[in-house]
Amino acid sequence: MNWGIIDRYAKSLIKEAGHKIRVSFFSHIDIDSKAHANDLVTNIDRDIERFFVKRIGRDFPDHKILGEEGYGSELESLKGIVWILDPIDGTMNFVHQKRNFAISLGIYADGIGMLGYIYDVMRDDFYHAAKGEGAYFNDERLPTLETTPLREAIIGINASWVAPNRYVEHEPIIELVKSCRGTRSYGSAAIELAYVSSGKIDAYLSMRLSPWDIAGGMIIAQEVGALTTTMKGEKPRLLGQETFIVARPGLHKEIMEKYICLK
Ligand code: 2AM
Ligand code: CA
Repeated sequence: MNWGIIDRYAKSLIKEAGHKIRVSFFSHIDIDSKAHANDLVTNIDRDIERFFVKRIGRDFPDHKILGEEGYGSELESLKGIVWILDPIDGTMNFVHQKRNFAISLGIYADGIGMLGYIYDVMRDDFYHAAKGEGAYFNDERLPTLETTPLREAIIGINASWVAPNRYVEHEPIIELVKSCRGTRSYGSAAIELAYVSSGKIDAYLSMRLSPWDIAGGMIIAQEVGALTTTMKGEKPRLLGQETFIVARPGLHKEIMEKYICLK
Protein backbone atom coordinates (compact mmCIF):
# COMPACT_ATOMS: atom_id res chain seq x y z
CA MET A 1 0.00 0.00 0.00
CA ASN A 2 1.43 3.40 -0.97
CA TRP A 3 0.29 5.60 1.89
CA GLY A 4 2.03 8.66 0.41
CA ILE A 5 -0.30 8.55 -2.61
CA ILE A 6 -3.38 8.06 -0.42
CA ASP A 7 -2.23 10.93 1.81
CA ARG A 8 -1.87 13.37 -1.08
CA TYR A 9 -5.18 12.22 -2.55
CA ALA A 10 -7.04 12.62 0.77
CA LYS A 11 -5.60 16.10 1.36
CA SER A 12 -6.68 17.34 -2.04
CA LEU A 13 -10.14 15.77 -1.66
CA ILE A 14 -10.61 17.48 1.72
CA LYS A 15 -9.51 20.87 0.35
CA GLU A 16 -11.91 20.50 -2.57
CA ALA A 17 -14.75 19.57 -0.18
CA GLY A 18 -13.89 22.59 1.99
CA HIS A 19 -14.21 24.83 -1.05
CA LYS A 20 -17.62 23.32 -1.82
CA ILE A 21 -18.76 24.04 1.74
CA ARG A 22 -17.62 27.67 1.59
CA VAL A 23 -19.41 28.13 -1.75
CA SER A 24 -22.57 26.55 -0.29
CA PHE A 25 -23.14 29.66 1.82
CA PHE A 26 -24.19 31.43 -1.39
CA SER A 27 -27.03 28.93 -1.91
CA HIS A 28 -30.08 27.96 0.13
CA ILE A 29 -29.32 25.49 2.93
CA ASP A 30 -32.06 23.01 3.97
CA ILE A 31 -31.97 22.18 7.66
CA ASP A 32 -33.47 18.95 9.05
CA SER A 33 -33.22 17.26 12.40
CA LYS A 34 -32.29 13.62 12.99
CA ALA A 35 -32.57 11.84 16.37
CA HIS A 36 -34.03 14.92 18.12
CA ALA A 37 -34.89 18.56 17.42
CA ASN A 38 -31.36 19.83 18.13
CA ASP A 39 -29.55 17.08 16.22
CA LEU A 40 -29.18 18.97 12.95
CA VAL A 41 -28.27 17.87 9.45
CA THR A 42 -28.33 19.85 6.19
CA ASN A 43 -28.28 19.08 2.50
CA ILE A 44 -24.63 20.20 2.56
CA ASP A 45 -23.62 17.49 5.10
CA ARG A 46 -25.24 14.98 2.76
CA ASP A 47 -23.80 16.44 -0.47
CA ILE A 48 -20.27 16.53 0.92
CA GLU A 49 -20.44 12.93 2.15
CA ARG A 50 -21.77 11.82 -1.24
CA PHE A 51 -18.90 13.70 -2.91
CA PHE A 52 -16.33 11.73 -0.85
CA VAL A 53 -18.13 8.40 -1.35
CA LYS A 54 -18.32 8.85 -5.13
CA ARG A 55 -14.66 9.84 -5.52
CA ILE A 56 -13.23 7.22 -3.15
CA GLY A 57 -15.48 4.55 -4.71
CA ARG A 58 -14.15 5.48 -8.16
CA ASP A 59 -10.46 5.72 -7.28
CA PHE A 60 -10.13 3.14 -4.47
CA PRO A 61 -12.95 0.66 -5.13
CA ASP A 62 -11.72 -1.87 -2.55
CA HIS A 63 -11.69 0.68 0.31
CA LYS A 64 -14.70 1.04 2.61
CA ILE A 65 -16.23 4.23 3.96
CA LEU A 66 -17.94 4.77 7.30
CA GLY A 67 -19.70 8.13 7.11
CA GLU A 68 -22.05 9.89 9.50
CA GLU A 69 -24.77 10.40 6.91
CA GLY A 70 -24.84 6.73 5.92
CA TYR A 71 -23.84 6.88 2.23
CA GLY A 72 -20.82 4.66 2.82
CA SER A 73 -20.70 0.98 3.72
CA GLU A 74 -22.53 -0.85 6.52
CA LEU A 75 -19.63 -2.05 8.66
CA GLU A 76 -19.49 -4.72 11.32
CA SER A 77 -15.74 -4.55 11.69
CA LEU A 78 -12.80 -2.37 10.65
CA LYS A 79 -11.20 -5.08 8.50
CA GLY A 80 -9.49 -3.79 5.36
CA ILE A 81 -8.99 -0.12 4.58
CA VAL A 82 -11.74 2.05 6.02
CA TRP A 83 -12.16 5.81 5.60
CA ILE A 84 -14.07 7.13 8.63
CA LEU A 85 -15.61 10.47 7.65
CA ASP A 86 -17.60 13.27 9.17
CA PRO A 87 -18.37 15.65 6.28
CA ILE A 88 -19.26 18.43 8.75
CA ASP A 89 -18.38 18.00 12.41
CA GLY A 90 -20.14 20.77 14.32
CA THR A 91 -23.27 21.03 12.18
CA MET A 92 -24.97 23.26 14.73
CA ASN A 93 -22.09 25.73 14.38
CA PHE A 94 -22.26 25.40 10.59
CA VAL A 95 -25.94 26.36 10.67
CA HIS A 96 -25.87 29.05 13.38
CA GLN A 97 -22.39 30.53 13.07
CA LYS A 98 -21.07 29.66 9.60
CA ARG A 99 -17.75 28.84 11.28
CA ASN A 100 -16.29 26.52 13.95
CA PHE A 101 -16.94 23.29 12.05
CA ALA A 102 -14.54 20.83 10.45
CA ILE A 103 -14.19 18.01 7.98
CA SER A 104 -12.89 15.04 9.95
CA LEU A 105 -11.33 11.99 8.29
CA GLY A 106 -9.35 9.02 9.59
CA ILE A 107 -8.04 6.25 7.33
CA TYR A 108 -7.64 2.91 9.10
CA ALA A 109 -6.03 -0.36 7.96
CA ASP A 110 -7.43 -3.37 9.84
CA GLY A 111 -8.39 -1.02 12.68
CA ILE A 112 -5.00 0.71 12.90
CA GLY A 113 -5.08 4.48 12.34
CA MET A 114 -2.76 5.35 9.43
CA LEU A 115 -3.75 8.86 8.27
CA GLY A 116 -5.72 11.51 10.16
CA TYR A 117 -7.11 14.89 9.04
CA ILE A 118 -9.10 17.71 10.58
CA TYR A 119 -9.82 20.67 8.33
CA ASP A 120 -11.21 23.80 10.03
CA VAL A 121 -12.89 24.96 6.84
CA MET A 122 -13.49 28.66 7.52
CA ARG A 123 -10.10 29.32 9.13
CA ASP A 124 -8.39 27.24 6.43
CA ASP A 125 -6.50 25.46 9.22
CA PHE A 126 -5.41 21.95 8.39
CA TYR A 127 -4.33 19.45 11.06
CA HIS A 128 -2.93 16.18 9.75
CA ALA A 129 -0.81 13.20 10.72
CA ALA A 130 0.54 9.96 9.36
CA LYS A 131 1.22 7.07 11.72
CA GLY A 132 4.82 7.18 12.91
CA GLU A 133 5.61 10.34 10.97
CA GLY A 134 4.38 13.06 13.30
CA ALA A 135 1.52 15.53 13.23
CA TYR A 136 1.28 18.91 11.52
CA PHE A 137 -0.70 22.12 11.85
CA ASN A 138 -0.66 23.44 8.28
CA ASP A 139 3.07 23.05 7.45
CA GLU A 140 4.28 23.31 11.02
CA ARG A 141 5.36 20.15 12.85
CA LEU A 142 3.52 19.82 16.17
CA PRO A 143 5.75 19.13 19.17
CA THR A 144 5.27 16.18 21.51
CA LEU A 145 2.96 17.17 24.37
CA GLU A 146 4.30 17.42 27.87
CA THR A 147 2.17 17.09 30.96
CA THR A 148 0.41 19.99 32.68
CA PRO A 149 -1.09 19.86 36.17
CA LEU A 150 -4.88 20.25 36.27
CA ARG A 151 -4.62 23.60 38.05
CA GLU A 152 -2.88 25.02 34.96
CA ALA A 153 -5.02 23.20 32.38
CA ILE A 154 -7.81 24.35 30.08
CA ILE A 155 -10.43 21.60 29.75
CA GLY A 156 -12.74 21.23 26.77
CA ILE A 157 -16.12 20.15 28.10
CA ASN A 158 -19.74 20.68 27.17
CA ALA A 159 -21.78 22.13 30.07
CA SER A 160 -24.32 19.29 29.78
CA TRP A 161 -21.88 16.94 31.55
CA VAL A 162 -21.66 19.34 34.51
CA ALA A 163 -25.45 19.11 34.97
CA PRO A 164 -27.15 15.86 36.09
CA ASN A 165 -27.01 13.43 33.15
CA ARG A 166 -27.37 9.71 32.53
CA TYR A 167 -23.73 8.90 31.73
CA VAL A 168 -21.53 10.24 34.52
CA GLU A 169 -21.80 11.39 38.16
CA HIS A 170 -21.91 15.15 37.77
CA GLU A 171 -20.64 16.19 41.24
CA PRO A 172 -17.05 15.11 40.50
CA ILE A 173 -17.30 16.95 37.17
CA ILE A 174 -18.24 20.12 39.06
CA GLU A 175 -15.04 19.60 41.09
CA LEU A 176 -13.09 19.11 37.86
CA VAL A 177 -14.41 22.40 36.49
CA LYS A 178 -13.55 24.17 39.77
CA SER A 179 -10.04 22.66 39.94
CA CYS A 180 -8.82 23.51 36.43
CA ARG A 181 -7.63 26.87 35.13
CA GLY A 182 -10.57 27.28 32.75
CA THR A 183 -13.02 25.50 30.48
CA ARG A 184 -13.92 25.88 26.81
CA SER A 185 -16.61 24.36 24.59
CA TYR A 186 -16.18 24.68 20.83
CA GLY A 187 -19.07 22.45 19.71
CA SER A 188 -16.99 20.28 17.37
CA ALA A 189 -15.27 17.22 18.79
CA ALA A 190 -12.85 17.22 15.85
CA ILE A 191 -11.78 20.81 16.50
CA GLU A 192 -11.37 20.08 20.22
CA LEU A 193 -9.15 17.09 19.38
CA ALA A 194 -7.11 19.31 17.04
CA TYR A 195 -6.82 21.89 19.81
CA VAL A 196 -5.57 19.33 22.35
CA SER A 197 -3.05 18.02 19.80
CA SER A 198 -1.74 21.50 19.09
CA GLY A 199 -1.64 22.58 22.75
CA LYS A 200 -4.45 25.17 22.61
CA ILE A 201 -6.36 23.24 25.27
CA ASP A 202 -5.09 20.43 27.49
CA ALA A 203 -7.92 17.89 27.57
CA TYR A 204 -11.33 17.28 26.03
CA LEU A 205 -14.05 14.97 27.28
CA SER A 206 -17.46 13.93 26.09
CA MET A 207 -19.87 11.19 27.16
CA ARG A 208 -21.28 10.44 23.74
CA LEU A 209 -19.26 10.53 20.57
CA SER A 210 -19.49 8.58 17.34
CA PRO A 211 -16.58 7.03 15.39
CA TRP A 212 -16.54 9.82 12.76
CA ASP A 213 -16.26 12.52 15.46
CA ILE A 214 -12.93 11.14 16.70
CA ALA A 215 -11.41 8.88 14.00
CA GLY A 216 -9.22 11.52 12.35
CA GLY A 217 -8.35 13.35 15.56
CA MET A 218 -7.23 10.19 17.36
CA ILE A 219 -4.46 9.61 14.81
CA ILE A 220 -3.25 13.21 15.13
CA ALA A 221 -3.43 13.04 18.94
CA GLN A 222 -1.45 9.80 19.03
CA GLU A 223 1.40 11.35 17.04
CA VAL A 224 1.91 14.10 19.63
CA GLY A 225 1.65 11.74 22.59
CA ALA A 226 -1.85 12.67 23.79
CA LEU A 227 -3.81 9.79 25.31
CA THR A 228 -7.18 8.89 23.79
CA THR A 229 -9.45 6.44 25.61
CA THR A 230 -13.03 5.80 26.61
CA MET A 231 -13.97 6.85 30.14
CA LYS A 232 -13.33 3.24 31.15
CA GLY A 233 -9.72 3.73 30.08
CA GLU A 234 -10.10 1.44 27.07
CA LYS A 235 -9.12 2.02 23.47
CA PRO A 236 -12.14 3.43 21.56
CA ARG A 237 -13.55 0.72 19.25
CA LEU A 238 -14.85 3.12 16.58
CA LEU A 239 -17.94 1.05 15.82
CA GLY A 240 -20.61 2.79 17.90
CA GLN A 241 -21.24 5.65 20.31
CA GLU A 242 -18.80 5.78 23.21
CA THR A 243 -17.55 7.97 26.02
CA PHE A 244 -14.28 9.69 25.15
CA ILE A 245 -11.37 11.56 26.66
CA VAL A 246 -8.20 12.97 25.09
CA ALA A 247 -5.57 14.66 27.23
CA ARG A 248 -1.90 15.31 27.78
CA PRO A 249 -0.35 12.14 29.26
CA GLY A 250 -0.21 12.89 33.03
CA LEU A 251 -3.37 14.97 32.96
CA HIS A 252 -5.32 12.05 31.47
CA LYS A 253 -4.49 9.97 34.55
CA GLU A 254 -5.29 12.81 36.98
CA ILE A 255 -8.72 13.43 35.43
CA MET A 256 -9.61 9.74 35.12
CA GLU A 257 -8.56 8.83 38.66
CA LYS A 258 -10.10 11.75 40.52
CA TYR A 259 -13.06 13.02 38.53
CA ILE A 260 -14.66 10.37 36.31
CA CYS A 261 -17.34 8.14 37.90
CA LEU A 262 -19.45 6.44 35.28
CA LYS A 263 -23.03 5.58 36.17
P1 2AM B 1 -21.81 16.63 14.69
O1 2AM B 1 -21.87 18.09 14.60
O2 2AM B 1 -21.14 15.97 13.53
O3 2AM B 1 -23.16 16.02 14.98
C1 2AM B 1 -20.81 18.68 19.73
O4 2AM B 1 -20.69 18.71 21.09
C2 2AM B 1 -19.99 17.52 19.18
O5 2AM B 1 -20.64 16.28 19.48
C3 2AM B 1 -19.88 17.56 17.68
O6 2AM B 1 -18.66 16.99 17.32
C4 2AM B 1 -21.06 16.76 17.21
O7 2AM B 1 -20.88 16.21 15.94
C5 2AM B 1 -21.09 15.67 18.26
N1 2AM B 1 -22.43 15.16 18.47
C6 2AM B 1 -23.56 15.87 18.57
N2 2AM B 1 -24.63 15.08 18.79
C7 2AM B 1 -24.15 13.83 18.81
C8 2AM B 1 -24.76 12.56 18.99
N3 2AM B 1 -26.05 12.42 19.18
N4 2AM B 1 -23.96 11.49 18.95
C9 2AM B 1 -22.64 11.61 18.76
N5 2AM B 1 -22.01 12.78 18.58
C10 2AM B 1 -22.75 13.88 18.61
CA1 CA C 1 -21.46 15.61 11.27
